[in-house]
Amino acid sequence: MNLLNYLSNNRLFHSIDRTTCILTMKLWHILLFICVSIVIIVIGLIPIYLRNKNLKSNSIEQNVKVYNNTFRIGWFNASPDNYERSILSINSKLIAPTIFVNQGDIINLTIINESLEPITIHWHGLLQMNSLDMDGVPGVTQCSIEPNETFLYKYKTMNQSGTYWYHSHYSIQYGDGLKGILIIKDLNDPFQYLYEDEDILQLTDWYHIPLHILLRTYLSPGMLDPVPDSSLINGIGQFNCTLNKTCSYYRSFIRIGTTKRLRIINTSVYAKITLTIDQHQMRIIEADGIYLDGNKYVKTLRLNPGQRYSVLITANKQYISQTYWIRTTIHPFVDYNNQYNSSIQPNAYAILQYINNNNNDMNINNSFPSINSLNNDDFIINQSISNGEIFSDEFGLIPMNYEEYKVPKSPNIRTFIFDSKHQGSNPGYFYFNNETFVHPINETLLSLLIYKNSSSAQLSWPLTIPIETNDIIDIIINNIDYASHPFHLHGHHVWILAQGNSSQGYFNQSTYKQIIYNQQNPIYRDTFTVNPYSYLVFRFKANNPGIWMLHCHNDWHLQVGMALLFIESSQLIKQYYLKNNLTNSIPKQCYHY
Ligand SMILES: [Cu+2]
Repeated sequence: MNLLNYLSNNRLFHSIDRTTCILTMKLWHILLFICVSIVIIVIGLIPIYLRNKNLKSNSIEQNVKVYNNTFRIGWFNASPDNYERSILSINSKLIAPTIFVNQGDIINLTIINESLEPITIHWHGLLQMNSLDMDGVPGVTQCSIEPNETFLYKYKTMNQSGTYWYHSHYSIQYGDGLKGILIIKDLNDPFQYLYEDEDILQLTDWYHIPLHILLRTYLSPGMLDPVPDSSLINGIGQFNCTLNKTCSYYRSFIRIGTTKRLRIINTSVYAKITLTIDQHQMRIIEADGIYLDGNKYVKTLRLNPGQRYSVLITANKQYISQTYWIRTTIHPFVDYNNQYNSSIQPNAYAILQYINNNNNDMNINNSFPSINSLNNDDFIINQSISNGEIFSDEFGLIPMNYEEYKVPKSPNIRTFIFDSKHQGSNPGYFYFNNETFVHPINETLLSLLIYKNSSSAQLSWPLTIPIETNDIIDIIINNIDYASHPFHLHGHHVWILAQGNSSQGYFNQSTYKQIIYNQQNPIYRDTFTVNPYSYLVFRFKANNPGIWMLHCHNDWHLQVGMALLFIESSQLIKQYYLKNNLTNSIPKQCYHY
């Protein structure tokens, strides 16, 4: 028997062979199972990997949405406060559309001018980075949109978020109603876990006579700022309610036991406004699109024209009442006791209404607040004003500890001092260092810069200040006037380094050594107040080429020259125009000089 035969007949071998076979088969199955599993897992992971890869490289572009809309501007009769008048409206509605977008989105908005007067739209607080021609200042960044003309505003919101608004920048026009709210939602809002819901309170002063008529009178010798007749909250006011007229009130609903974010915007042309909510304190979390540290709680909020705040309010379970008054008062700029004549209604009211968690029908209870009668509000507001610590004090607000909110420091700071005062009476004008600003007509400073002064940043126009890329600029304003002035800078947020009170006098050779700058955690915003007979110092960094206006947001004062312009990085402005081929798209009349 040869070995092979022996082996093939050997039972022992047979049994080993079978066992090995079975083991091998099992091993094969296991290996096959593992391989198939790996293949399935890999196939499953590929799309996730690709999606993550795309998200990493392309996250902003992928999520960008375009807000498309058309605004038809025209006159329209309405009675927001029980007094009927003609208002300049968008799409024949009393309340202009609120623009809601997410951070990074693109705004693509067509304006059709169906009114009989020129129009521009400014986007208050939007930096217009890489869209410097979209800032909406007539005679500066564009010629105005004439009657029957159409204009497209298109720009990216970039990395901005928060509470903004838009308004006409032509003449005093936004006081007739041409204004609305713009909210840029931040998907990484650091406060988002603290509130369940949000609402908007758009506050404004309100005139019963169209403002272009009042403006003609204002430009007569010896006239003071026209005083508003009433005020509105979300387009609703209460004027002459006692004459058997039923008044309406805006209602803001809040679920018991929850916290709500209120975005509060003063869209006045003239008045500073104080706001209180009976029995509730407000935690301030945002100022002009900038997050605050969230440590400031107030009972009264004070807003100058153009300013915005977000506050958190909580519907306490232990509160018995279902409704509370939200009260606002418009204040003249001189001081509180220099009041209006008796025909003026400075107060407006809205209602904060509690709803139960299981109650989805918000209209089920339309009751009015029972506590703190309407007649009691002057006392409450006066008390708030005289008691400083429960007031929102602009200078004391502290921004969130974000790197991009930190004030830039440098040994090479360019400082400009402007003495601001009102002079003359025929009519009077506002002057910065003895110059007053006049808007160019039928041409723009941008086109003058591009076509006339090709080699120089200097424009031969009063109050145009050339600054260069990466300059750190300190602006000192001495307000030589009995009124406070709310200033707004386009194209930038600014750090408020010092804000004097009336008793502290001006910034000058003899006082500057005593003035201490807050370079630790100064408030960073776009609209701020210069107190009467005093000074304010703010800083910004030139990182946004464009022509940016600094002006008083008491809009009457802008009509009499209270503005100046920074010509920022003139060479980059010219490059922007060539790169975007804009030289052909400026309205034709802008070339005619
Ligand atoms: Cu002013």
